[in-house]
Amino acid sequence: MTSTLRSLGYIALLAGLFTAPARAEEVKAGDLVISQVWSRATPGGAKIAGGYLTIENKGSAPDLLIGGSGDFAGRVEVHEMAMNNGVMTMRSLDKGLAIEPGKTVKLAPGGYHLMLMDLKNPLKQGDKVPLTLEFQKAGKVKLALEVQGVGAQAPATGDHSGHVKK
Ligand SMILES: [Cu+2]
Repeated sequence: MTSTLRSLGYIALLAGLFTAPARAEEVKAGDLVISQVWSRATPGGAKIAGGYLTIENKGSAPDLLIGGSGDFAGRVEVHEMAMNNGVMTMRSLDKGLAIEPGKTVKLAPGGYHLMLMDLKNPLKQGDKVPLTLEFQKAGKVKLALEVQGVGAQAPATGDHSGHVKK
């Protein structure tokens, strides 16, 4: 995105602040806008699942996604999946995931994700599971994880317009 377009985006945003109703699935926390929080159903008693979401930083300072928690899971970690010499590997981002200012970071299958571990109950399609994320600056943010079907690659309510970073 060019800086001109980005400026226009900010102007549009400012103009819309007091008139446009926030979309229901968006959660604002400080400078962050979080949307498309979803996971997949876990049939067969799986104790682990991935969590996915989109985080936009509209501020001028970086933030850091440190981790999360929820009653449904014993542990929530931030992971990265990447190809390493042709092998798919996954590692825990112990220092957190940077959300740079002006950028949108997408946690999605095959890349960054939340690792939901020690699940207390199976995730069922259609469930909305309360989840709290923790950011260095924005602090704790309460969200709802929308559980999609087993093979879902993207949220069913997908809004793929505009601000997806690639
Ligand atoms: Cu993982």
